[in-house]
Amino acid sequence: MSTEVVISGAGLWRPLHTITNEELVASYNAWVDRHNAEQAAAIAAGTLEAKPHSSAEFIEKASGIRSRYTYVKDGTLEVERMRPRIPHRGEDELSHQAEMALNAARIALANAGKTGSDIDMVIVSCAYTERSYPAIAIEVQHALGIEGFGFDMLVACSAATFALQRACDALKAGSARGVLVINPELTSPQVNYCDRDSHFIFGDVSTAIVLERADTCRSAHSYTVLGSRAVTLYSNNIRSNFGYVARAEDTDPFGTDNLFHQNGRKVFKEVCPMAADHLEAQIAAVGLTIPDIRRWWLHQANINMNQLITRRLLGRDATAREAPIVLDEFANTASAGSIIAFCLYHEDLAAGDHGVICSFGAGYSIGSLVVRKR
Ligand code: CO8
Repeated sequence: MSTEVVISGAGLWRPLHTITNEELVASYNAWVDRHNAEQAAAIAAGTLEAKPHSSAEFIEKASGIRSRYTYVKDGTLEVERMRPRIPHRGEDELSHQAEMALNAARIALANAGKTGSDIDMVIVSCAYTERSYPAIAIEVQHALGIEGFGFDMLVACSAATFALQRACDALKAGSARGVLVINPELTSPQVNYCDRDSHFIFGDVSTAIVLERADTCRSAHSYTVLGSRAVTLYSNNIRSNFGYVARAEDTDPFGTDNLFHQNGRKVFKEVCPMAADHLEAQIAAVGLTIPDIRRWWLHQANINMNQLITRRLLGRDATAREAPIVLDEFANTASAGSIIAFCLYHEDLAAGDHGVICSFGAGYSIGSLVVRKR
């Protein structure tokens, strides 16, 4: 008989600071005015186009985002700087992402009724890690007194679901007894706050999930994982090129080409049908039908994307309870989006109810888990 794997605890940590659309747009527009004034001669000569203003109304209408959390607010809105001013931490201090990870991990462990001694595998999975090694996961493992092993994995927006699948596989294979999957999404250092197309998209957050075998689970709210699937398909439409080879290429590692950029329209058009097809196939693969799904914990990039996907699946608009939206408060938090939705909207389900956690984004990558409340 195959091992029953359960999600037994979830944790969400919000950074202390927020930036509203209005604050972001005021700072961007001031930066644009200064840029256009500095380039006035070239603009008048027709060799350079004046940059247009951003708009809070556009941002909310195009994306559904109203605000975002940020790990450090200082610096981001300063026209002279346009990026957060994150204090450097030495090698003997806890790293920023390990701190974010621990904040969410401790909540998830408490909700699962577990301690570090129940865990033997830690995966820190997110869009970026602040260093290459030692892995942030090993730092977290050390801080929580966990025996076993940890590693980092990067799959952009699908990092969390892909890591949850790795956790399920390890628990089924018996190579772990308890797994902590953590997503410390520190996106703000990679956002180009001088780019009108993308300055509003991302926010910082940290989420964590505890998984274990059903026979060790004592949690009040636990979910059997009925099936999981991870798919990738190469696309250049969402890129972040920052990397260590820049030093040898003699290119600017902080150049705008190396920060997050995308062809948002193409992403929207290509990813929505891919995600809907993926979900339909995955739900059928575990022997369920679309009406069996009580909750859709979907990736949170754009409200219009989520509405399109659920409309295609359900043949009608999903209610706010069926497919919760959290991006109005959090913005796009890369891989953490669907996990935030799960953290905030899972306790009300009844035993036997089914739900789907699903991410989609850069790569392209799509990951999903079909779960049943115990
Ligand atoms: N203010 C005012 N007007 C604007 C602005 C702005 N800020 N930006 C664009 N406009 C204008 C444009 O100039 C355009 O004007 P015109 O029609 O005159 O040419 C008009 O608004 C419409 O522009 P778009 O076509 O670009 O706008 P869309 O309606 O397509 O909305 C979105 C843009 C919101 C980006 C939308 O396309 C979208 O959400 N697409 C999906 C994107 C997506 O999901 N991407 C995933 C990215 S994240 C990911 O996968 C992993 C990343 C990992 C983390 C990275 C951390 C940094």
